[in-house]
Amino acid sequence: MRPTEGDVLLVIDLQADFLPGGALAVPDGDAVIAPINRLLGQFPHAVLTQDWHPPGHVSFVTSHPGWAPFETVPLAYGPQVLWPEHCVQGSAGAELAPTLNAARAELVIRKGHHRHVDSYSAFLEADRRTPTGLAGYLRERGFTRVVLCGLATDYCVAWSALDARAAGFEAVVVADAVRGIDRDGSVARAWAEMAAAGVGRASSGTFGRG
Ligand code: VGL
Ligand code: ZN
Repeated sequence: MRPTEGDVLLVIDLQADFLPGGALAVPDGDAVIAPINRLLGQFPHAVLTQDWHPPGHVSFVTSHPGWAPFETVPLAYGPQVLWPEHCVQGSAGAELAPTLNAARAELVIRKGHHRHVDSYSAFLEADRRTPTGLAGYLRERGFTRVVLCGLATDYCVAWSALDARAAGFEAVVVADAVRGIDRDGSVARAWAEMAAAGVGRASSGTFGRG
């Protein structure tokens, strides 16, 4: 399954705050960097995302006095998990992993920048109405298949994969190039939802030459 001109690699949120030592560290998160760097060498086209919140963002537990981290608060647009402050615009924690071979990426799309709306998905914000612009960009570029990797499996990767399908793209998640936060079985649930939506599952070796 060698990548073709219709394929784009979508690297989700490979940022300091999601890596060991970060504000919202994903367990074993740094294990995805080596396979993702290999994929970046194999795919003709790549797009990166960056979680990019303003100070006081609605997803931050600090914006909801009386609530605890990882609790779910009902907001106008639906349930919102409350996270430790992370990926604040311009902060060190929001920077891409320094060991990520990001040089060949053709676009870095930032999301979650509206103060009152979160965006796990690279395509559609949590109000399920506001587009990030990525679907239009990928369509204009002529891509038909989105191959996803990065962090975290059960939040930004899964929501992005599901929305890629909803936007009419083929979608494949690279299982060894993702790691999850995994609260209350959320990783298993994410894989089940993705399978039901026609999201494929591959391993990074699949895309190598030969
Ligand atoms: C993410 C929680 C909050 C992610 C981003 O990248 O999966 N998770 N913000
Ligand atoms: Zn976030």
